[in-house]
Amino acid sequence: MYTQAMDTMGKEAQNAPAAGQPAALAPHQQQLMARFDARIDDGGFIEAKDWMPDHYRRTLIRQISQHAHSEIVGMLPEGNWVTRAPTLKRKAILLAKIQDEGGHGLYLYAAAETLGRSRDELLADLHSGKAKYSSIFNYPTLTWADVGVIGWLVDGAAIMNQVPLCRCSYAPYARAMVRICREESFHQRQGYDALLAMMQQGTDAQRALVQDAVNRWWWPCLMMFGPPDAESVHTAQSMRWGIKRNSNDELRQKFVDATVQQAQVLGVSLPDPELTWNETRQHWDFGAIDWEEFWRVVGGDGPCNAERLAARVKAWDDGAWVREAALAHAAKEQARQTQQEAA
Ligand code: BYC
Repeated sequence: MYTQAMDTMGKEAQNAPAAGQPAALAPHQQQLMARFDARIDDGGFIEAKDWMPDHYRRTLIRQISQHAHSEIVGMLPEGNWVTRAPTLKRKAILLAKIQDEGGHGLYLYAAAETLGRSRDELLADLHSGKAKYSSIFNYPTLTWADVGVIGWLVDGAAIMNQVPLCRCSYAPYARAMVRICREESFHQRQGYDALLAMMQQGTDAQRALVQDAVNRWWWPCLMMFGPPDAESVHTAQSMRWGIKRNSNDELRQKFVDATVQQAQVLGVSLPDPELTWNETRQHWDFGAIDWEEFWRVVGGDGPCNAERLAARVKAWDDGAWVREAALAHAAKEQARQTQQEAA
């Protein structure tokens, strides 16, 4: 279906420069590149069948597939609480939220497939540990308050990061993000609502659970935005191409600024003694993030990395019969149709 979009891959590979050499583009490719650059400079969109440089394509496949993996791995920490939600209403909300996240994964895998890599290949990269997914999902959900805090802080951080992606220069990704962001906004509110119920109508013990969950999730949420700009290898080029519209540090600051007041309304404290309003900057200053912890978790050594990956691999293996049955059904339908056409 998207074969035209894949055409350039082999040709560009043939023209790949020797190590350390700038790419030498053939004249027709220079023209295509100039047209591509002009469209990006105008703030225009690139569609699946448009020509695009190989590096742009690879950057998008990396980011979109990691994003898709994050959505389906992100179902697991909350899934832990479906059978233990405190009321039928909270259980129904949680089930709907987790189902939404599965749907987000599907939109994003579909967007990544338009760039020429199949879903099976992308999932194989996840299962082998080659592909990354968001660091945040390698932390455990110890109490019901964690589910509320995931909605409030994790989804809140996700929205801050993902709203600008609705204007990403790659149109299939941007379109997927519009729908995802609408749903994320409900996810964030349900988390905040669950926490408000615990803080305002709960017992002292329940309020303590909320504070404990906030203490554990706050710093990992700040890490979700990625390494500091000075160490972010991809930000400059991704912003040049309009894939990212803001840097990691800009979004992290916006998240802190938006969250402080929400914490005050909720009646919890944020676990950072250095959090202070800076009148000159008109922003909240915050303390140092433990980047060693971040890279350890990204590198596979977080509290739940092994458990999360094992759960995804098991789901894939357990689903083998469904994929086989669907393929057998499709083959039978195809054969029946061919017979009917021949008759
Ligand atoms: N965790 O140069 P940088 C959600 C990697 S879904 C792990 O700044 P970039 C939700 C980065 O990939 C949340 N790895 O990269 C779901 C790169 O490694 P590679 C996910 C991270 O791409 C369900 C290296 O560090 N959101 O919220 O310019 C339920 C250098 O980083 C992380 C998205 O995926 C991390 N936190 O910027 C509830 C949004 N941060 O690839 C909620 C789309 C960085 O060179 N993605 N790395 O091996 C993005 O916006 C960007 O890819 C990032 C990173 C801001 C994440």
